[in-house]
Amino acid sequence: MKVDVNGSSMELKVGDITKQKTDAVVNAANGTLMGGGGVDGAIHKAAGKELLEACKWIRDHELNGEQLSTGQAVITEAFQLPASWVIHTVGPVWGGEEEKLKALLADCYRNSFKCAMEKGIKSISFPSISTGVYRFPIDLAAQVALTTIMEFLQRNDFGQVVMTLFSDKDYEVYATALQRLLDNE
Ligand code: AR6
Repeated sequence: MKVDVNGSSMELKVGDITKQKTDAVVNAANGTLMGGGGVDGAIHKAAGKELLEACKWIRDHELNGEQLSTGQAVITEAFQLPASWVIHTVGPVWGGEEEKLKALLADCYRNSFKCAMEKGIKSISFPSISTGVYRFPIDLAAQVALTTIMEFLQRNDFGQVVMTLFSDKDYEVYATALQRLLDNE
């Protein structure tokens, strides 16, 4: 499913984000930036050990040794991946005040775009941030992700956005949420 938004495109597809050929892919990381399971593990494995070194450099030089806060994003090269850049963001762990969690998830998408714009990136693939290990309900996450992406594309001249869903079931949830957004426009 693909929609045109103000001259940019937003596409939903089923796939493996480590195979995407967009300029950037987004990693659903954790605050340590030292890798993990899920999409984070897959990206680190496919990119090679230089990615971990680049993340360590960011921790030491840009974050003063601190963790990356929830909702924030940083960018590294992508090494062995087909993409050129990896944008690492930390999604919220489900649990607590819903409005706050939704705002933090929206920040992940917005701050990823901010990193992308600073590098002149014109195409980007997102995974479904927070809906795996971090247990954010996927129907709610889809609504937040798609609303935030659409708002960004309406306000900025960007290019191509791909939501890379890892299963047909996840795709269906995002497609239903997108259709609902389009119907309400
Ligand atoms: N391509 C696209 N999507 C994927 C891939 C892939 N190769 N692999 C998994 N997914 P998760 P989170 C989907 O758990 O919930 C890590 O350990 C997956 O099916 O990767 O934000 C980090 O280090 C799900 O729909 O990320 C953190 O500690 C989505 O990606 C923590 O998990 C997100 O699931 C972050 O948890």
